[in-house]
Amino acid sequence: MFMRIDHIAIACHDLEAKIKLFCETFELTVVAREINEEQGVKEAMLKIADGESGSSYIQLLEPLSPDSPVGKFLAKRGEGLHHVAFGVPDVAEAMDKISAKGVRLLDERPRHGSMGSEIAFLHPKDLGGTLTELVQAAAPR
Ligand code: V0V
Ligand code: CO
Repeated sequence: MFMRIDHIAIACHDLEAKIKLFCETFELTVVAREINEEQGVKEAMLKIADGESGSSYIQLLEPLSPDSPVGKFLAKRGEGLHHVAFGVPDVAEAMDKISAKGVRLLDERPRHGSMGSEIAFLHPKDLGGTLTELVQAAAPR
């Protein structure tokens, strides 16, 4: 069902400072920057590698407000790993399959994610405490 790790996401207070830190430390480059109002985040994608089934990234997240998912996470836990995202060929199909196994979906239908992707989140309490995202990457143009 999974093709790869699409991204691991890190919550931070200061996006620009963390972009600089991660790019310099790991010699990465920013391939996309977006504001996603629906998810309440300002974010950057740093490319790690390209593979046959798609690419992998570090996603850096700064909250747009304190009452957004990332804003609440920072208040409760501080900066750090926020979620892991798995690349899937068909997000709606993966949602159906996973939900049938009793894992709660946080989204009833796929939402818009980074770089034209379709995404959905799974409840951290049903997966050993890790917030998990499914990502169907945009079709290559
Ligand atoms: C909260 N909890 C987490 C967590 N956030 N556990 C692991 N990882 C996280 N990131 C725990 C929290 O400690 C509580 O446990 C429990 O879940 C309920 O949390 P809460 O603070 O009471 O509730 P909320 O209102 O903060 O909701 C938490 C959830 C929410 C996970 C339901 O954050 C959510 O819907 N997230 C999905 C959307 C999202 O995160 N978007 C931003 C990324 P205790 O204390 O009760 O034990 S956007 C993105 O990735 C994009 C656009 C992309 O990739 O393209
Ligand atoms: Co993400």
